[in-house]
Amino acid sequence: MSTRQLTLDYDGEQVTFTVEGAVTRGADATLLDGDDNLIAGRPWAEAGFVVAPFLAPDEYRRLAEGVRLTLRARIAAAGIDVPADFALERYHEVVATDEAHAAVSARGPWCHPVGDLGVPVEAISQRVSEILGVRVSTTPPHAEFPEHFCYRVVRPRSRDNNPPHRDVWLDRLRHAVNIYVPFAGSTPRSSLPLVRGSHRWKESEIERTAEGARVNGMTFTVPSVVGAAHPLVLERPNPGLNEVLVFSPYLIHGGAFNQQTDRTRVSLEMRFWRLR
Ligand SMILES: O=C(O)CCC(=O)C(=O)O
Ligand SMILES: [Fe+2]
Repeated sequence: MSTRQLTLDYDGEQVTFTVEGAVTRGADATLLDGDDNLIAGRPWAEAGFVVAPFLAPDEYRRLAEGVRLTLRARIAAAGIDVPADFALERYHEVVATDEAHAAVSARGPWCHPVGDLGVPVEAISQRVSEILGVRVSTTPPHAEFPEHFCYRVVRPRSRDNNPPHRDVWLDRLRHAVNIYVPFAGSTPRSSLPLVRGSHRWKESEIERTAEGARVNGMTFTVPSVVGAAHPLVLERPNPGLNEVLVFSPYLIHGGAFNQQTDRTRVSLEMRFWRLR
């Protein structure tokens, strides 16, 4: 067991993450080289991500409304009064204390079966397939991991965000591609940061927790980066409304501190695998 401090720079504002857990380093190899590389051959393969237009406007509206209703139901189920016209970016005013947010969080993972999306999941898979030039779907290669979508709620200046990580340190998240779709409060000061090109870094070049990290007292399923042989420069591609950020889960990403004081960030998170 050890406690490490990871200090990241957000537009000149230093934010320190206290990371607890045994620290390790992997093999002298690039994990992606042995896995299904869904971004191979794309003009943005070296960067590891791209921002692209997403759905038809009406589909995007239905998707966003589906997430709004899902989150509204979740808040209500935690016994908190929530107006019918609840706006996603006002979440922190409706769920106004850490205790209230803990009660909403305690209802389990912020994930749902893809059937609960406001649009047919195929509309999303098709668009992601177009961007990749590879047919993908939400069906994982391993049956025990159900097809679902997740959404993320990052309150202003909170510690709700996960630390910088690679999803693929969890075996069940390998061979995939990820998307980030903003609905509310997602700006250059809150959206998902990532480290350009880091999907090519060798495991031996990254120092990380061996298990899911305990960061600022919260436990995450993914291990946390604590250091690297390359500079950890986080950039925020900041997709706009009805744009999608498609990124490799082999990239270091996360640490999405919400620097804003007045807006909660709400976004969709989904994963896709090669259609077989
Ligand atoms: O949206 C975020 O801040 C984190 C997203 C993430 O870690 C993921 O999509 O795997
Ligand atoms: Fe992630």
